[in-house]
Amino acid sequence: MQQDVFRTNCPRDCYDSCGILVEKKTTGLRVMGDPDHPIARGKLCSKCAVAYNGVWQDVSKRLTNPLKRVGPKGEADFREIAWDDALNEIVDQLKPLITERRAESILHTHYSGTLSLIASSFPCRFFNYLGASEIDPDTICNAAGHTAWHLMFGNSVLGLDPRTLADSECILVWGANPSHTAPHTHEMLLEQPAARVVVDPITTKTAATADLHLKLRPGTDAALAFGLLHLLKQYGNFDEAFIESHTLGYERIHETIDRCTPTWTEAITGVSEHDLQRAADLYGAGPSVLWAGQGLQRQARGGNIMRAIGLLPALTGNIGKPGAGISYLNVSPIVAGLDFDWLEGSTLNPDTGKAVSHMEFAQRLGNKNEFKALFVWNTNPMASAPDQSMLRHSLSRDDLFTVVIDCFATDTADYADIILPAASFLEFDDLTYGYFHMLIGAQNKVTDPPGTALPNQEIFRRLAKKLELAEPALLETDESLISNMLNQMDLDMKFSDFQERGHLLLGDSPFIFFDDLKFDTPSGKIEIESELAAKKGGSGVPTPDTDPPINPGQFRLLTPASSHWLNDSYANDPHLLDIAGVPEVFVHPEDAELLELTDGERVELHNETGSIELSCRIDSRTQSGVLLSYKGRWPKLTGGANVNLLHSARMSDLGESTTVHSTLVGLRKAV
Ligand SMILES: Nc1nc2c(c(=O)[nH]1)N[C@H]1C(S)=C(S)[C@@H](COP(=O)(O)OP(=O)(O)OC[C@H]3O[C@@H](n4cnc5c(=O)[nH]c(N)nc54)[C@H](O)[C@@H]3O)O[C@H]1N2
Ligand SMILES: Nc1nc2c(c(=O)[nH]1)N[C@H]1C(S)=C(S)[C@@H](COP(=O)(O)OP(=O)(O)OC[C@H]3O[C@@H](n4cnc5c(=O)[nH]c(N)nc54)[C@H](O)[C@@H]3O)O[C@H]1N2
Ligand SMILES: [Mo]
Repeated sequence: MQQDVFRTNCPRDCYDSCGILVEKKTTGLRVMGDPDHPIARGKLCSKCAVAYNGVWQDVSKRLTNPLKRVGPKGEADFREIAWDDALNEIVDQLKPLITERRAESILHTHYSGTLSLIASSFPCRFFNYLGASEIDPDTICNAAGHTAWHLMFGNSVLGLDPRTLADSECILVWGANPSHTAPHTHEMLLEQPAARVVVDPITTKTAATADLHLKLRPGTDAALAFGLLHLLKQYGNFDEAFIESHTLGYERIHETIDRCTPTWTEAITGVSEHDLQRAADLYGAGPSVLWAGQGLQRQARGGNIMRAIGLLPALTGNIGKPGAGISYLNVSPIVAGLDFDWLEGSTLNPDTGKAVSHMEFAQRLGNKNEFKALFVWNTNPMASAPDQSMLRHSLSRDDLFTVVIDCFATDTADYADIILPAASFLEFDDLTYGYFHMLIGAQNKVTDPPGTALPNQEIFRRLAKKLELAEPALLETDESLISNMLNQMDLDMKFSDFQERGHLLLGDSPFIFFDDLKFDTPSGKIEIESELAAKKGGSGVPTPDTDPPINPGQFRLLTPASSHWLNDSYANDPHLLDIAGVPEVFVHPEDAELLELTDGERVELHNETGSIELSCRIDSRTQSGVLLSYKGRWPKLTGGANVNLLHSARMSDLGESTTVHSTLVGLRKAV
């Protein structure tokens, strides 16, 4: 390796987990893909290639020093202060709450702004030790699916080693769009010999490049799953011996399966009998893999849908053998044995604070008696969270002490009392990992942070010291954390050697998860029928039920991932904003004709939570009755609001999770 070229790894919340090369030049850093990395293969995706060489290196766009609010909340009127003063201000606010045993009124919200292990997990030690309350992170993203598959398979964080795709006959991608959300993995999918079937209401590039696209009506996934099961049963693809030995509750659903004929299924889902038969043929041939997307379960019945599609591998025995398996997340450090409870300090205090669903965040934050202080780190809820107007209102509370930690001056940061500047992944050492691929990576400090910015972990160590908290776990150094993690994961290597090498792919051959056919459920089997699910208020068994039909004039608004940004990260990069153009909504030609809309005209989307204007793009990639507009725009760069203004914070059937893809809106010409 050249002396001025360093290896590191991308820590974004992305299935790809790419390896990166950074060349240090006098003019700045040149950030590229690592040719020796099995996923990146020498290339960054189009968004990271721009943002890592653009806004992430632009000191004028980065937060460089702590800031204290001097104007009204929301108006972004701040002055620089020294770290010591910023931390003292925070201590002054927290101390009384801690000594009066009211730490529960300190709320923190965080997610996956960076997924590097220390920076995303270590700060939790501080809040766990205090007994502070937490916004349950996964409820903004994938908690319904986790809850559903945990109930069914006993595990939702491992199920498929992508290396086994080479042995598959069929890859069924259900409600994921890797062409946007995992561009390198999508390329790998296209190279597999297997047939690819995609289930998505939108003709995404993933769908358009598949062998078969089932373009169902949104929200009808459970009916489609039962319709496919009907045919798989009829074709003799059910594995009777597997069902008998390894599943629980089949007798409670087989009559339902018999009722879900192709004619019935077509009427409900909009998928033709012919395509249903082809899909059943392809999946039935096996071995087959099921990839359930995270976009899929962001709907009112997302939990039931995940359990319903889980019946496909359960009844055809497509699990626990090469070329088969289920993929929701495949979290490599869990496979390697990392103790996340230790890393996050989950047991540092038996008096845990409250766990609050993201769906209640905006409302409950408005309650003066419940929460007195708020910490926001690794997330930008003013762009990503539901109930946007209410959240803005709650964040405006003068008596709420708010600290925001970010690399950039986000919409959320505009509401802070104190802003703390975070170092980015190029500016500190850490470990990265894959949640699809079996990868662990070394994150390498290649440059100093701008100004006085600090990594998340260092900020919380300093805060613990200032508060004179004696617990050693709160002060553990990065060196110690990294060496403990490498030991726990049996990665027998010095960190400096790991940094040279860049990444490790776990295992010499593909892991076959569930190969012992033991499932960590109460019965030890795949639980089609689940007492726990029934107790959580769901149905004891999955059902083919769908959302009620929508009223005439209403549209279902889908707001999945854009290829231009990563959630709301990068949506402040000027070059990417240029490429992305004006914020648009895709309207099907039939609907456009009915409403007499023309391409490029301003339209208004409205519902009970508010209204926003977008540019109309007439496009048959969507379907009649369904609107598509990508997530991630910064409200302040988009006229003050983004699509989440329309997202009421309704909870899913399982997991108290987001239902963003069940959002209903009206559509009209803007006046
Ligand atoms: N309408 C709609 N809304 C959605 C979704 C949808 O599908 N539709 N999807 C939801 C999903 S799946 C998710 S995961 C959420 C994600 O929503 P967010 O959590 O808001 O998005 P991110 O872009 O991951 O990260 C947020 C922030 O982390 C900051 N950050 C990056 N690195 C660091 C660091 O090292 N330290 C600190 N302190 N900050 C850092 C970034 O600058 C960024 O401002 O959005 C949800 N919102
Ligand atoms: N470029 C980019 N990459 C990302 C992200 C990003 O914002 N941008 N976000 C990251 C994060 S945090 C996450 S969680 C993952 C998510 O990545 P994915 O799992 O791919 O999920 P989404 O892109 O949210 O949605 C996937 C698909 O679900 C479809 N969908 C919506 N409603 C329904 C329905 O009722 N039924 C079915 N079958 N499909 C439906 C949408 O049309 C969309 O094509 O991506 C990660 N990667
Ligand atoms: Mo997510």
